[in-house]
Amino acid sequence: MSPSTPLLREANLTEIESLALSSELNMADGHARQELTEAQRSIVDEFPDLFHKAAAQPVDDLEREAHRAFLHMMGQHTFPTRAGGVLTCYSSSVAMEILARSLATAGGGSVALVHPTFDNIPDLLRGNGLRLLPVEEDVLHHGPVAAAVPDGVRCLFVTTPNNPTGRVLTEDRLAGLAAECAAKDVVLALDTSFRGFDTRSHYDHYAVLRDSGCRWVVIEDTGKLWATQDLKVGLLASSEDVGLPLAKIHSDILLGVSPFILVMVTRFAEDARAGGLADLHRFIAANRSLVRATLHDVPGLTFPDDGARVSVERVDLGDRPCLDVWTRLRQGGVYMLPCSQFHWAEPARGDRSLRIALARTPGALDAAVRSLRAVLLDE
Ligand code: EGV
Repeated sequence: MSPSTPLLREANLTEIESLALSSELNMADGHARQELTEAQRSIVDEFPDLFHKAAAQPVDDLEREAHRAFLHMMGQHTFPTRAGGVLTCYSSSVAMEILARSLATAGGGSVALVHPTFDNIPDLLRGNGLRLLPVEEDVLHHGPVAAAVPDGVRCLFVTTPNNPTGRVLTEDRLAGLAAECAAKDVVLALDTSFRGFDTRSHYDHYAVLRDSGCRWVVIEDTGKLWATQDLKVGLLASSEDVGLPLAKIHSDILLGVSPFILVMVTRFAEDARAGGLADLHRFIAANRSLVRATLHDVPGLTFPDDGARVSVERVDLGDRPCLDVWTRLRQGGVYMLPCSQFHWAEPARGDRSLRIALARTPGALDAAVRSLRAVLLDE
């Protein structure tokens, strides 16, 4: 049974992703589903030992080690080390919910949010009663910073690198936005869930934020990089003066994450630092090249995100509606993500593009992209 077009239009991206979960050709969600490297496999082989290690050590130490190993691996040396400066959550979406509820509890108001971006971010903000103002990527990245921080907003929320476009906030631009937020007393919130993939987002964001004097929150995610069967954590970091009840609401939702997962994150981060991350970057780049090479001569098709390095790739389908293409792909058991819902303020702008997940085995990706090619060429 194929969901009809109206049903698909009403679905959120995660609901569409869940249709693909049991498929061999699931190129829909942004989770990591590639094969483990040899080094990662040997960490997995040590899991029974890590389990015992986790049980034997104070959880405070394990948490500190995991934060440090993960954040240092991506250049984030100035992350807050005070108690409660980084709250560990089951996932980055849980961190997002805690931020949204904290904003609502502390008086609500409106949030300026990057457009487009993954739709659970606007959904969680709206679900907590916050009003949203879209900030186009071009406005965020270029021109006067004042335009990116509309008067009267409580918070500016930026996903960097962005999902699905891969666009990265430069160090200079982050400093400019942070200065503007400081001047207007706006909380600057970043979702950096995809930063592991792109060295251009490995400058020390926390140093820039600290030096700006603005109030800030950063959401980090260990869940996009490594194929750890969705064993992962999200991190919610904040400035000391953030003025939001983050720790209180975190405590409403959880006592703590699994110590075993903390140990696992530390080990995977150490391996990433010792060369695993560079291997992953080469792997994703090769998969991106495979997609572009297979589709390059399809008439009307373009790749809008030229310099993207994140583990997803958008394709513009020219004049073909993505729901038609999605439906044809699905008949062959192939799943990709229609882009309409990423454009949360104006879905029609995504109606002619698809997002392809790249953190997959090259064989499956190749088969899926060949199917897309056949559909587009009407073979
Ligand atoms: C992506 C799944 C949630 C999210 C997928 C994602 N959705 N948490 N509601 O993890 O890009 O496919 O981020």
